[in-house]
Amino acid sequence: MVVKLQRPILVGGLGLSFSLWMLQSWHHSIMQVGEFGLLSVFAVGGGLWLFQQNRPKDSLEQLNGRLVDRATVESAIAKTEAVINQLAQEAENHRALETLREQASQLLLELDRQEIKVAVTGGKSVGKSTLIQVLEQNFVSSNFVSLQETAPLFREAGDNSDADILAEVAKFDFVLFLTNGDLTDSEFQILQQLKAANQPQILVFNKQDQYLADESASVLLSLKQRMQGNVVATVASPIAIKVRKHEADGSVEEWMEQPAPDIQQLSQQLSEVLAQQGQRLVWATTMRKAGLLKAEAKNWLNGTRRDRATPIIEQYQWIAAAAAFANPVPALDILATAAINAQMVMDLGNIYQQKFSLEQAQTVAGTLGSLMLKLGLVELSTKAISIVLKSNAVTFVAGGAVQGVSAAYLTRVAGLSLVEYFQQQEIAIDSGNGLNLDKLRQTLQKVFQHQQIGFLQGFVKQGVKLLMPEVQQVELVGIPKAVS
Ligand SMILES: Nc1nc2c(ncn2[C@@H]2O[C@H](COP(=O)(O)OP(=O)(O)O)[C@@H](O)[C@H]2O)c(=O)[nH]1
Ligand SMILES: [Mg+2]
Repeated sequence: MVVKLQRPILVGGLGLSFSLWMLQSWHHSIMQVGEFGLLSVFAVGGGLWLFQQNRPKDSLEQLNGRLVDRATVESAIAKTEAVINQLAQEAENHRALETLREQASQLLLELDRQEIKVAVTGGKSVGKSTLIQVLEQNFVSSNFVSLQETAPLFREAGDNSDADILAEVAKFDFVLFLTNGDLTDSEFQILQQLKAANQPQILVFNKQDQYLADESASVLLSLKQRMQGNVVATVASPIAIKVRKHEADGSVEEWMEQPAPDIQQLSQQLSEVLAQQGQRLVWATTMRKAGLLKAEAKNWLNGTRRDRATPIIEQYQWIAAAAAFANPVPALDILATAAINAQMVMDLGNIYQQKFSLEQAQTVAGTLGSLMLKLGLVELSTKAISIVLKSNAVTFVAGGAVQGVSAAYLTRVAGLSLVEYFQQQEIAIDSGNGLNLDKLRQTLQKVFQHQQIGFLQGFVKQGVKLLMPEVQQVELVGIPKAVS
């Protein structure tokens, strides 16, 4: 039995378990409002769940200043190449291959790049262009360095989002981040992100001349405290000042004078950094690029693998449905283990280069089944499915329908979890079978929580259609709801 199903079910999400909890606590009223009410309760559950997901992470990794040596970068490039080769092996004519390979060979050349690339970034009108001009006149000529201005950060609506700009900045060896005073929250966050990405930087306090001397000293101090060093003050384009000269004959002469820019400290710090760390800065950039390229290649690889995995999961889910429908057993644990076919584990493992013997596959299937049971997923799914069945105006629910659809659903969740789990494995060092139970449990939970109740509704309908064609026909004509 081969059934085509609409694919994306991992997008967005509802906390199924949470929604179900709400559903149960409002059980009474739900039964009165019927399907519409049911959906809105799920929507509320999903909203809350999304809200929790969107909270900022507590601990930002602090990796600033981690230096790499050449051998480390070379092995990172080799790993990237291994992923690209794997893609070539599994999808010979993949459209991304050519550019991936080109970029990989570029990486090797990058290792010996002499010119240091500096990105100058910050909000709008902080003085990026001006500072680059001044540095180019005084600094660049004596150093092998190029300076480039990014699009301004912190623009609400624009062509470039901050994320785009940061992605661009990641390709540079060094960052000058400009500000004109105390850091705003968004400035601080961008600086933290640069740190987290292991991007060496100097915070430049430009337009210092707009402050009185003691004010500017205290701004500088506060910047230094927040950033723990690496802050310099500059005046890229000083305000012209009026000069008045009293001549001996009593006449007064006045004119505007343009003070010289002050980038002394910045030039000094920058040339020290470049002289001492230039080569390592280039290696670190190459390392970042290798990581990005590897992620891109792995993404393509996972995409092609997923295309092959999806119909397999769909096939096994309906096999499980038919089996459980024909031979309904009430016991939850039998449902859990029967739903996960060892052959499916083997087939999926094959796609992801995780070879299992039948015996190993049986162990994995059994482990998944008991995890699902322990996590309460079997019970939750069964309940949710029977509620959906009832609220779908199915006037006659054959014995075994709940078991059948539940088995299909659990098979699907197990299959998707395995796919998700396999996707996270390193490509080059796959040897399979050493299953990380903790990770598998987490993945199972994550995949289950991302299931959408909207999908479940369609899924149940599809299951009913397959298992009990006659019931589905009645429902399609639109019998008034008579379920309590
Ligand atoms: N007072 C003062 N003005 C500056 C300084 N640096 C730049 N400016 C002025 O700030 C404005 C914006 O500078 P610009 O370099 O175009 O900023 P960008 O948008 O970051 O590239 C221009 O009018 C510059 O003359 C400085 O150190 N002091
Ligand atoms: Mg500019």
